Amino acid sequence: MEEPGTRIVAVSNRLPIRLVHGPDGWEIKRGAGGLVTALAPVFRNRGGIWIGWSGGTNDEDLAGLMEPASREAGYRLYPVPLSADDVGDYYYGFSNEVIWPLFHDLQTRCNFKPRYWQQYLNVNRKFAEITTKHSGETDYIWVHDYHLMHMAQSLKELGIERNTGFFLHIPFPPADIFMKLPWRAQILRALLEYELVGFQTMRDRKNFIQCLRHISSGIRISGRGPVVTVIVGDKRVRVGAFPISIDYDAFARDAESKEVADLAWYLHEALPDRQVILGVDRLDYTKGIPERLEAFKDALSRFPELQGKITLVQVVVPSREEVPEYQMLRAELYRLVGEINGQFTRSGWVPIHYLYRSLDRSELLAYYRLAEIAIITPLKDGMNLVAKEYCACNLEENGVLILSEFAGAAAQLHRGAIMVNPYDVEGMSNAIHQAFHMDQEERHDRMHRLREVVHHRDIFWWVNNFLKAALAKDLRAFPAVEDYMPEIPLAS
Ligand code: ADQ
Repeated sequence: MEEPGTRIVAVSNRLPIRLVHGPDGWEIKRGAGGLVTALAPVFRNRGGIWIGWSGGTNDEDLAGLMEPASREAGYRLYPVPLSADDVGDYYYGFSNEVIWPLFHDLQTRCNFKPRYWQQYLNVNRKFAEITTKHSGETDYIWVHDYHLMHMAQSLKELGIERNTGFFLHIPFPPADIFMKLPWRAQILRALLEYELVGFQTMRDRKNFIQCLRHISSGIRISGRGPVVTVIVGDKRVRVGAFPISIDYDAFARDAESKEVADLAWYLHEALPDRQVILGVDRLDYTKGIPERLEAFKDALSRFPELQGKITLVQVVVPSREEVPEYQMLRAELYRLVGEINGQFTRSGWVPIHYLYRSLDRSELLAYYRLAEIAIITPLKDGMNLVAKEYCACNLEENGVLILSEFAGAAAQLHRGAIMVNPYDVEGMSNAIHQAFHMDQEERHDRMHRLREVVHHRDIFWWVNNFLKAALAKDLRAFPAVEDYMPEIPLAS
């Protein structure tokens, strides 16, 4: 007999798919970004449900697409229809103009418009309504990320009893930054309505608890280790650090494939006698791309032996392109790349190869495989999966990782990487110089250490840890199923 409570219902802002308007109407593509990369292998064929926004505002057009999309994904997908106003104020407004910059310590970029908050509440309620419709009392509702911090409270306001957990993919800021949020107390109280609240790092967890102390003097902490119980009045909430990761085996296996190896060889052949230094980021001002380009320029000026011997391949994945700040960043990157290439290019050598597009998996893995150095220098980042993917794909264990102290990944990878402050242009430039000259033995020792961490703390370790803290169960309690939830009717 099936045990109750064995279904996971994931709820996130976006469904793990993208809808693209092709010549024959709407087409479904796999979604991009860290959350999808991390969760898709976990949910596939486990009878799970994923609830989220489709990315459009005309969901009637999509009704017929959810069935094939669910079949292809291996789990049931239910869309949350959002209007253009919802998207404007909840997504672009509250999520991306308030929480995103504030939680990345960039409070001067925040736009605290009161109407954004109202719409955030309305949309969290919409998510709660759809979740109520498609879940039962024994399901585990696992809510993801900063767009939906209010959802457990919205469920309670609807009178719905569910076991809920929340995972924040982005950093949680220190109290002196968080307390600038006009709705700080509401957000903290809403988070306390979850039974488990998970963060990427111990630093984020500490920041959260510190903020709670600002709104309530009588807080008690019980337990030790990565997951503790926070007692606030009559509330008991589990609060933990769960560093997210990748499907290491899949990355290492795919990187070894003939297709990737051939592509890596072919791409490197076009760059003879030089080291490739690789940057891969979504277009975002938190990723520190202009500062990195300045550091590369500084390295070429101060260490002229690098000229002609190193090429920066900077891949930028288009993101939030409708937002003026992101358009400005895109223009700034083109300008900087043009300026540096204009200054240093000489016959047979272009210092920066700039790719502004999404790569398919084989191409991305080929770049990971061929790069002698990876430079990942966000100003602040929840985790940064690219750092872990680079290590997993470095089969020869001879690559060097230059990593920002302010990426969540730093907590796990600082022993093997060259650590840098992304605001320190000369420090980053010195790190490029150090990586360029690093001997094979040191490269191997460092990369071996990095790969061991990423291997042992992979995405399955992450999901098991979260589920153990939430339900005292691990993934084995959610066996793969042949078909996905055939008894659940499709949303009309
Ligand atoms: P992101 O900000 O999207 O994620 P990140 O963790 O680096 O950042 O993940 C990016 C993902 O996109 C990676 O899996 C990468 O493979 C993929 N990707 C990058 N460049 C690509 C390209 N050119 N083509 C195709 N795919 C590409 C958020 C938080 C992070 C947190 C993750 C997971 O901001 O801090 O690590 O969620 O929790």
